[in-house]
Amino acid sequence: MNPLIALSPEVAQARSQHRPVVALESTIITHGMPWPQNLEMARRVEATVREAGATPATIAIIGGRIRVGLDAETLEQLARTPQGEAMKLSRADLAACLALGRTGATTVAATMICADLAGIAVFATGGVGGVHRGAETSFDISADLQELARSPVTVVAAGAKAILDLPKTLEVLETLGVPVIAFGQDQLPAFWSRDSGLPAPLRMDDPAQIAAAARLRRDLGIAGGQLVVNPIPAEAEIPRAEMIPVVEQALAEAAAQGIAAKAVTPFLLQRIFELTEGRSLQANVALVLNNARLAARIAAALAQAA
Ligand code: PSU
Repeated sequence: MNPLIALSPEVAQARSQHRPVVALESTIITHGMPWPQNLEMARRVEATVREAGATPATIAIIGGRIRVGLDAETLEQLARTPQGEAMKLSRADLAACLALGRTGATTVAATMICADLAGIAVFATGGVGGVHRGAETSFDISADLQELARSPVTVVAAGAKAILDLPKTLEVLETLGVPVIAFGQDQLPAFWSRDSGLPAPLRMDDPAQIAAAARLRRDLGIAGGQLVVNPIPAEAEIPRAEMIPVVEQALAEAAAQGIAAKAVTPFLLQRIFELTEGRSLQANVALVLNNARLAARIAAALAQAA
């Protein structure tokens, strides 16, 4: 194991016994949700992974090491860290954060890198980054997409957030050779809504098929992971027609205020939270829990076949 990686005792034991482990990211805690709902979500998602028979491994950079699996106290400290203090880490700045000895929250991209270093093949989150609207002039494309093409980790998300340009996000994923697998439906889900109005490139209905596809990809020597898009539970969704004007308003405000680069996604999530009077956050928590359950089933199928 890489000496920069510190596994919690629980994760180390699960790994050595080849039991299912699910990686969890930390940017959603520090930059994606407000205190104290962020801590509540982080605890509930870990509990959900455990109930589903897997070991949760929340990943963050603390004190010059990559921590894989956080104890209760560290998780709370991280959730209390102000957005400005924790670095939002992707492939570009992971090593720099370690060098600076700073606290870093891992995005989807950085969590995939760390999960792979720790030997964890499945990771649950809310939504992956993607191609931002207006990317034809801003060039703002999340590094999450490139990472899916490089690191062999199956990422379970609820689609890409509806704040993005979804058709362009799908195009880039296709160009990069990333399989986008909708779980149990034909359409691509859109985070807060079950349907984006776009067909998903692939569909699977059984976690064992998703695990088999991951294994076969590796057996074929094809680099990269898979993106599993799991629709938000019906009772928690905010239908697309309702989300469109909210998203439009948040985007217009971001443009008017000149919000750019890494600040865009956290700004939009916060404004959408305010504009929906908290409903978007309830939906976000529900979809993360749902993704954690599916990720645990995929991890179990992988462990069984190992
Ligand atoms: N899922 C959520 N909330 C979030 C994120 C995912 O429910 O805040 C984070 C992830 O860490 C993802 C990041 O990698 O948003 C995307 O940021 P950007 O668009 O700047 O790449």
